[in-house]
Amino acid sequence: MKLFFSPDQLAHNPQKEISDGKLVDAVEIPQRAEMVLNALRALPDLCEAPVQDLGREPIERVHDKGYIQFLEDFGSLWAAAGREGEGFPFVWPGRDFRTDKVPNHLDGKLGHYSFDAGTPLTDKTYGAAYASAQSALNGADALLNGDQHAFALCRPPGHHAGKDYYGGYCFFNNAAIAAQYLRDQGAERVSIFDIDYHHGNGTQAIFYERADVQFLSMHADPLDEYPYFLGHADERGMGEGTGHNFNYPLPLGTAAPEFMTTLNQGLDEVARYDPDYLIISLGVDFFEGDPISQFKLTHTDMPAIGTALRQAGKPILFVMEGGYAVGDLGRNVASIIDGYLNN
Ligand code: OKP
Ligand code: ZN
Repeated sequence: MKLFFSPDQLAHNPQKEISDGKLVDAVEIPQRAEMVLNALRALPDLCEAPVQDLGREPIERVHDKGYIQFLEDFGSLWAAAGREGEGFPFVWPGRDFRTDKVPNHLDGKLGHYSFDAGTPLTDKTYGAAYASAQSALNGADALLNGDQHAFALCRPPGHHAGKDYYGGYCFFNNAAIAAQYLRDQGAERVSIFDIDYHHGNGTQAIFYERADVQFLSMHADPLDEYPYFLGHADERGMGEGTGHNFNYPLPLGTAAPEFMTTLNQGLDEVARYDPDYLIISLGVDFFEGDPISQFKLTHTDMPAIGTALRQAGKPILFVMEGGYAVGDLGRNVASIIDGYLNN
């Protein structure tokens, strides 16, 4: 299995995030990627492959040009405003406001292009997010060239980012960019199964009205957990996309038996859809030791997840999403991949 990771992804190195009414230490940090990289390097069946720059165009197939430009320009805008530290929005177009005009003011732009205040933005974010998307694209290319599986060690993650907004530590939607690229290179149908603890609201929104990309997400019930405003079971898609979106909200405290039952239920839907390629948005924040999550999967539950995914029998691109128990992250991801490859 080829492993794609670019060292440029480490440049996004936020110090603080807003949580519980305070500035606290950021949890989506470069060490996450380093831990996963080290653990995967130790697996005999993984080999690191170079990440080629496939350009901005495949990112523009998913994201709004104005949004991409804002992320690229953010560092200079922030500096020109004479500000220090990291960027956080604090005013959004809530109900009754207009979203058809992009404000000139930096704080207006921040609110226009985001949906939460928990995601630090820096002058290094664009480059790292761009590199993260390139890792996903190179993974997709490996599948197009006949590989049965590939691992894109994406970080920053992507699944909360929509066409023109960031949030949840996500800027470019790596899984969506890979799926669109597979479609543009000739795949007829692509499935994205998001098993991160949090609902993949950005990915859902991007493909909600489309029949050519099936989206499934299993996650903590949004009534009780971030991102709170999307991810319910009755969101089934719209227009041509009707019937191609599947949400499996699960209660806080969910452990392996219910998790595995739901995973297999989703994989049955994937089998019915019969995609050319399956993308797994792989967050491992369902781990019991995760500092911001409340599922109860243990170290020993991990290999079975990989085994179930292998049984789906489709070419798979793993795209890394969340997981914040930094000391256990490498081990958990490696166990899933080991279960995938060796069972
Ligand atoms: C990103 B991904 C903690 C607040 C956490 C954001 C969670 C983003 C998760 N006090 N808020 O899906 O792993
Ligand atoms: Zn998550």
